[in-house]
Amino acid sequence: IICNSTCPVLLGSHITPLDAIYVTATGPVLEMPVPASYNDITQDSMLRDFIGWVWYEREVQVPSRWVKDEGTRVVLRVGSAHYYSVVWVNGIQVAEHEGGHLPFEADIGGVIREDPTVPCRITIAVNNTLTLTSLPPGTITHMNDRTKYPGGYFVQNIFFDFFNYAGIHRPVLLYTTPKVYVDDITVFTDFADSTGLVKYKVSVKGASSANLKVTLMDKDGHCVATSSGPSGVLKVADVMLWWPYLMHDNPGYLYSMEVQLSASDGQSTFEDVYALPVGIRTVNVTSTQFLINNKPFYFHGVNKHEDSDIRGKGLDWPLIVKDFNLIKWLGANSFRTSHYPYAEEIMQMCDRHGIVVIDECPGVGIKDIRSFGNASLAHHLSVMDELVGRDKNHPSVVMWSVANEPAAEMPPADYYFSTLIKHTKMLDPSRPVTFITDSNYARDKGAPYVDVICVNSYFSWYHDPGHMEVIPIQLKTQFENWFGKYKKPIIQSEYGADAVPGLHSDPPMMFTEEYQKNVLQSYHSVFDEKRKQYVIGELIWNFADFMTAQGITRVVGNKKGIFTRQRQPKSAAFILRERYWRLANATGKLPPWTRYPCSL
Ligand code: BDP
Repeated sequence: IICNSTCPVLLGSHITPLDAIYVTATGPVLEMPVPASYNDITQDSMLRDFIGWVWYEREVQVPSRWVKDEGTRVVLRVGSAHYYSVVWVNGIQVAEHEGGHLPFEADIGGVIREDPTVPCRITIAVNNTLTLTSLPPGTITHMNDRTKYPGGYFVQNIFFDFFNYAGIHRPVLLYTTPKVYVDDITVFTDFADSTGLVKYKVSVKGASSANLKVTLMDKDGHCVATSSGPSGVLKVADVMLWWPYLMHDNPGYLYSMEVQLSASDGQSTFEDVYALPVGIRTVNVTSTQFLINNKPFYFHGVNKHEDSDIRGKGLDWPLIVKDFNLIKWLGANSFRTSHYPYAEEIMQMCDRHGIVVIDECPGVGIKDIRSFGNASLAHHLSVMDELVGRDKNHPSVVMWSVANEPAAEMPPADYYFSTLIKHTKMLDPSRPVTFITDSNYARDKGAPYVDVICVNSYFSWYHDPGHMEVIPIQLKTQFENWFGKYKKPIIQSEYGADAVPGLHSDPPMMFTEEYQKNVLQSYHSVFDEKRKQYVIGELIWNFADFMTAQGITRVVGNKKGIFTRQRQPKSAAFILRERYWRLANATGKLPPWTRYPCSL
């Protein structure tokens, strides 16, 4: 494992390939932890708000047997880097990747074998500039009035409400496989009566043929089904289905599908093994329901961010585990990865704990008509390729979200969303697809193509501020309009209000904990009426306070969290906890020990 400590980082304005020079030789460098955003690590506001290239460099000692053995593939993998990255090993470019939030990798065996006596020098240049065709999109404005701004002054405009953290956000790894290896596995699961079905496909690289042995093990390590060949169906008698948290007394049940490969190139033999956790479950949508294993599922959950003090969007295990504990404490059964794919480590935890996920791509802030053009669409399609490729086998993922609050009323939105959603369904025919809308129900050009309508609304906040009495009527109208037109189930994908922790007032005023609490409660009474019909879920905005760009509506970030950024509860968290456990008791099948209030 490399780079999971500190790497020197250098800021720069342009990019040139490095041959023999080290980044350290080009000027002063900083110690920078990986994974972490670089923005909040130093006391320098210039680095916090930096737009442009930064350079990371680290030398590592690669085990000599990796270098000697030509039959070993050595791979450098970057979990995610925001936004555009170029990677060199020993001065030779090995990878280039556009987009944050998703992994990329390069086979570096050839490069490190060129001169086995030199250590392996990994250089990664990352540029966080957002353009009209990036995801998320952004624009750069140059301020040329020298009576107001210094020379070269520019700003990065963004159309989303979270801090544009940058750097290497997830672990950078070196790993090996044999030259002939399991490159990918795809599973689709189903069941009939008590028999589970795992349809699988294994793709092998490095040889035209290989022997495969596929074994499905239960949680206790007993083999329950076997197969051979690159595709097939594993049949599991007396199947243990994968169930969401609070819907079953044994949620998150995972089998392990072990794929063993052996191949030979005439001289050597190669063996590779990959163990994929597999949850057997089905997902279906009717005009009024969301079904998991043919049972109605009601989303009572949260929207999150990858965001915390100091590390920004950098992966942080203590934070991840704390957040899962809070989700479970809250009685939440689901979340949306607003507004970009989260770390794979988080998705794996969702599988194990039965937390249901709406998996969102970084299509947030598509507001400018130029971001509906061909270049943007082509990039968006390839981001969906990467996202579905990465997350397709997670049983916790039950729906794809291709965007958040795009300008869906603009004419090009029709072609854009029909193409994008069709493409996503082609990649994965097993899951529903949606995007999150805040458009007018009658003019939304993407809504006809989604399986589930996901609506965001902020009544008594951005509209009619201070007037909570409008919530019931406006929310009812919202639901009736959307259902009336599309006859599709609806999720309230965002609602909420800012509360600065510790601010109180009665009668409630905006920004106090009481106001946030009352807004939630006003929404809840309408949810309770409509969930008997076609409302299939409610996701609070937001799980925790998070950092944003500075602006007159943000008080050191967005304060709509029911937890603070440090993960302490505001009053609203207790309201939501009562509600979610009540919903779980009413809709789920809970063993007595999980009932709230519980005495654990
Ligand atoms: C919604 C956005 C979300 C914002 C939220 C807010 O989807 O990203 O943070 O509003 O304004 O429109 O708090």
